[in-house]
Amino acid sequence: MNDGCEASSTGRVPNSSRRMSSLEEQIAEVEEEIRSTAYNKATQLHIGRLKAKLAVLRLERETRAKGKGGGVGYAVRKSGHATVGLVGYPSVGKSTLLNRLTAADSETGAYDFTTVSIIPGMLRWGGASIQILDMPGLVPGAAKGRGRGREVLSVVRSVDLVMFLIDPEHRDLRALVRELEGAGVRINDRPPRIVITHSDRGGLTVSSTVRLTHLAGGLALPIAREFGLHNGLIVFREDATADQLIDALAGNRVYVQALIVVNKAELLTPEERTQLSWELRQHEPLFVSAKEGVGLDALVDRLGHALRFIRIYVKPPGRPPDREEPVILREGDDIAALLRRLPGDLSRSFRAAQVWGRSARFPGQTVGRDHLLSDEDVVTVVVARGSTRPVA
Ligand SMILES: Nc1nc2c(ncn2[C@@H]2O[C@H](COP(=O)(O)OP(=O)(O)O)[C@@H](O)[C@H]2O)c(=O)[nH]1
Ligand SMILES: [Mg+2]
Repeated sequence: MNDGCEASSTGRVPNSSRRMSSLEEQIAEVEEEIRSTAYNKATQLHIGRLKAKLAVLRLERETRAKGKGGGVGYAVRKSGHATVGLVGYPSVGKSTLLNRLTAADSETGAYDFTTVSIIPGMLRWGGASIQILDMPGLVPGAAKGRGRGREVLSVVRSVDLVMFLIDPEHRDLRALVRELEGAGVRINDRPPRIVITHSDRGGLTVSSTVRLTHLAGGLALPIAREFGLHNGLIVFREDATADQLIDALAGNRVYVQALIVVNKAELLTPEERTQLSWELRQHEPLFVSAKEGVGLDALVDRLGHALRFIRIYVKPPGRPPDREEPVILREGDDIAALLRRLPGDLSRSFRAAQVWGRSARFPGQTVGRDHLLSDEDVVTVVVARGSTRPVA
């Protein structure tokens, strides 16, 4: 069952392995220099540049890993109304939890790396179905390709929510988060309010709508240059840090919600549990025992709420809305998302929609595809050829 765990880290083709290792060496060097440089006013610029350089090297690593292609990565078919990824060290109980929560049958065991592929399971919450992905354990160095790290990380980039699972023995949440960050995943965060425009000439201009404190004194320019941005405009709409600017320049960051779950909670003494709650207080952790089935209802409920589902009642023209079977969407979804969920190819024949409910300015407002919906809205879809056709 250990098959293939290390496959991606060896890369036996001599040429590419030499190239990879020199890139890895460069990355390691820059990482080490950042670690060993004390941060202060005098080193601020230097560190900003190093971080930018590191981000560029990591982008290069990703590009090369993709280029190798040939069946690298897991094929995971997303289904359900939302997808949740279980992320944690080996043996914390990810597979046990998946089996408990869903009808899936993922192999579990008292040894590391029991799970070498990604196993999906489906969970019902209200009218919504939530897909849970059990993944091989993450180990430090995953972004470099250790374990099945890189593949796991690429799946993490596509989920709607990450469920971090830790246990009394493996509780270093920060290392897990760092591993994800190294792969361009940002946890419980939002994209920085920075607008970057490229142009062919004219040099690089920085402007801001707020006072910059972190990147005062032209600090943004050398960072942008590390990314090869020499002409264009950077507009700051918030007092961003060097890390945020780097994220905006890299442009491939994903922002994912996360939930922290402590498994094997029955092994903790009350004192240990209090201590761990305190350490993790900013994440509002949930304590469960997958083995004994404790705390799982609360977990499912937190998950359901965190995913912010909304229910949309479709109303055929001249008839009452279907309140029995709402269409499940998520907060931030628009009419276009609703059309994708309805049977038939409505996106082509769509002409307009009428909306009643919280998102409508007045009952029966006529809206277009980009209208944002709210929970319990009633919607009538109007299709082309001048006729309103009953849908769903
Ligand atoms: N004591 C205790 N053991 C658990 C619990 N959940 C899982 N385990 C055990 O932990 C070991 C690893 O579980 P597994 O689900 O394979 O972990 P994974 O590697 O994270 O998928 C197995 O021996 C499980 O029986 C729990 O809540 N309490
Ligand atoms: Mg497992």
